Amino acid sequence: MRLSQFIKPLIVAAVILAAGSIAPVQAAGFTIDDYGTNQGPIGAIFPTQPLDEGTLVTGVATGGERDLAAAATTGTQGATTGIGVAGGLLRYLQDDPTSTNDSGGFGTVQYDGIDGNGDPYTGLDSDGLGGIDLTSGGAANAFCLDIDEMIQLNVSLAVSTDAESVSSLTTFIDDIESPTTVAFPFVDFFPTGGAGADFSDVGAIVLTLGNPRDESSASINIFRTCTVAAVNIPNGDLDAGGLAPWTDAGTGSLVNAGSQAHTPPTVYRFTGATAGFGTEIIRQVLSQSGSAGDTYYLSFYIYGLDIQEYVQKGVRISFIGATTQNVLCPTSSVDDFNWQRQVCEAEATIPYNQIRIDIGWRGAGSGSMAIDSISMVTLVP
Ligand SMILES: [Ca+2]
Ligand SMILES: [Ca+2]
Ligand SMILES: [Ca+2]
Repeated sequence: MRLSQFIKPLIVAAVILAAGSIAPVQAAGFTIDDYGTNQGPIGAIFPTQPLDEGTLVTGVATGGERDLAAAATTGTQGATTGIGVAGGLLRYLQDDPTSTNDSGGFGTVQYDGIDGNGDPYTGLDSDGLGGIDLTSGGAANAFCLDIDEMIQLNVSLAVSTDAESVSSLTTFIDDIESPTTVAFPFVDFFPTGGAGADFSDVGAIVLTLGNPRDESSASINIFRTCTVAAVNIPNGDLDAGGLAPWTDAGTGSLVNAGSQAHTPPTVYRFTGATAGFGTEIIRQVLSQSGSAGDTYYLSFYIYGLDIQEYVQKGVRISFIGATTQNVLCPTSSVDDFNWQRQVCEAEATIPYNQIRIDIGWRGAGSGSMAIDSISMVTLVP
């Protein structure tokens, strides 16, 4: 049986799951790929076929070609990673037949011009796009992914100006079950090569989907640029010399984590041993007015140590007007994990004049969790 035939049922299953979804309205922006041209699916099996890659000249995707690759990197025998484009969606599925949740893999989508090479390790033409302007002359300042479905996935975006100038951003998406747009502001990217990329002079864009140790999946409708506006969160980096204007409830505290902080030196640390299984949060209320339909993205970095599965944790964003609308963004990561960026998408359904942010956990009798580098943007329609 050919590998693609093996993987195909996995992809088909994802298609069926997503068939009832309704595509979101597309805001203005530069479309990198609308996934209107089918490709693959291709797939990898651990450990016998750890890598599969293919390229497709589409004439539609940015640079005229889409390079796909699937890699199965660790885990149990027979664990699979599949990626493909069908039905107007980029689909990714990482599956472990034993459901032991210790199999790792990833899929990549390269937009690097017509180089005919999708190898995720050696096949990137860093200036293959010849210097496109992702900012559209300053009008755009973020990537947007219109996502139909996504489960427990690291979404990594890398932008190259050339081989020496690269910027990247990795975000853990916990659970998206209905069509949702997620913004990735350019300002949140970090230099991962030299001084970083010039987003107005771009030679390659790479989208990587994967999970180092768990089953995961994604269906992405459109990959495009978009525009966001910063929302000021005072002391969002927690480095102002005190907690204010945040308040806290519980027994956590600011700690000096030195260079181990995400933004040095200070983080807020929740400690399960002293929590007494109660609710511990840090809270800030912003004077921010708006109306139904406004969309916000709160991003934060979270660090975990020995966090038990039964602990409830994450973010609650509340729009406060004549009534209060709560949006919950739980975080499912458990055990030990290094700083990971998470984003909470919240769309207002009421008029509001305040936004309240609560970050914390409940029910932890052990372990610890640290929070740092909290920021927020709103989508400019
Ligand atoms: Ca290419
Ligand atoms: Ca390539
Ligand atoms: Ca900090």
